[in-house]
Amino acid sequence: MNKPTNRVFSGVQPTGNLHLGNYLGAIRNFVGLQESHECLYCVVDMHAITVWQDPAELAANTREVAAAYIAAGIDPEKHIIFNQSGVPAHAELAWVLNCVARIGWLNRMTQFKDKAGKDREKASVGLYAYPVLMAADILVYQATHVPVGEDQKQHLELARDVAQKFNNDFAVPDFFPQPEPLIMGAATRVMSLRDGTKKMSKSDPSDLSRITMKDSAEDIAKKIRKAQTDPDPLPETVEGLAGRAGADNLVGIYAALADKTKAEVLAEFGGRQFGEFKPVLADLAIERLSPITGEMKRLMDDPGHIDAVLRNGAVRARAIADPIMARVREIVGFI
Ligand code: AQP
Repeated sequence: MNKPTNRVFSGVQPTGNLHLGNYLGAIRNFVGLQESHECLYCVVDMHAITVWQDPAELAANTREVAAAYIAAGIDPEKHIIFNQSGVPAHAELAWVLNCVARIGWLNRMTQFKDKAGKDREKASVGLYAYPVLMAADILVYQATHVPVGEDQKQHLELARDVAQKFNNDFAVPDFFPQPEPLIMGAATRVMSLRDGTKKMSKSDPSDLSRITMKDSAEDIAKKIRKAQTDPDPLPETVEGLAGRAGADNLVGIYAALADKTKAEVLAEFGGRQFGEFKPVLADLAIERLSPITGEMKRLMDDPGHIDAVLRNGAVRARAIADPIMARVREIVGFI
């Protein structure tokens, strides 16, 4: 079996409220990797159900993430767009890897602690085992590179540990690669617009905390206008952003949208007030996001087309995963 050297896998959960953080931290980078890599982009519906999802909404949100991928510029002919539940090998490998991963490793996962909150006893077993399923998602394709936002770094480290332990336990050196996280761009961790110390997230109860990929130009302008900042003008240097989480966040968002560094943005806007900076940022965000939002809407009007893209992608993904999974079965001793 020829091992790939430049195979990318990544995913987004269809849990609604797809936002600027998902776009800048993940989807936009997915688009950029198409020229140099063989890419599989997954709508991770099995991850989504680790917390309760209304079935009709899950289906609609799955189509929405697929539409966002295509609208952002991923080519479903050249690369593979599919949903996780369409490829049973993810679940099958996850079981094997559940038996490789150690409870102590999972106990250290900060995302589980955050998402389970105080009432851990009531969290689903799936939420706890989430990082192992994520390892399976990547390893079932022997993927070598994984573009993600900074919040997924710890899960990627776990995937590497699981791969290594499988290879050691079964004496199959290099069978699973050590997948490399690709954490790229000026906005690897976009923060809430209401609280610059918290990650922008789909589940934040405040709609003003995030710019979504469905927001109108007016919504975007309003949310940026209301974004939490401080009374001081923008600093001249990146060091001057220390201790100013809201300001740092908006500068990072501008830098990512403009394909600049924060230093370049501050060279241009240092000394100016937020009253001046925010409208410029809003215009840029609208310019970048509106065409994608429009295209997503157009695609969502034809759910049959999206479903066909996902089905076709799943067939092509299975063709890659099935021989790798067959080899895993042999290695483990399943007859
Ligand atoms: N705020 C963010 N900044 C940069 N990247 C982000 N990502 C998520 N939030 C940010 C990246 O988006 C990709 C898909 O994320 P996901 O949907 O699989 O899961 P998530 O990280 O749990 O997303 P949310 O929005 O934060 O949802 P909730 O509210 O449910 O926790 C990943 O690459 C992620 O790093």
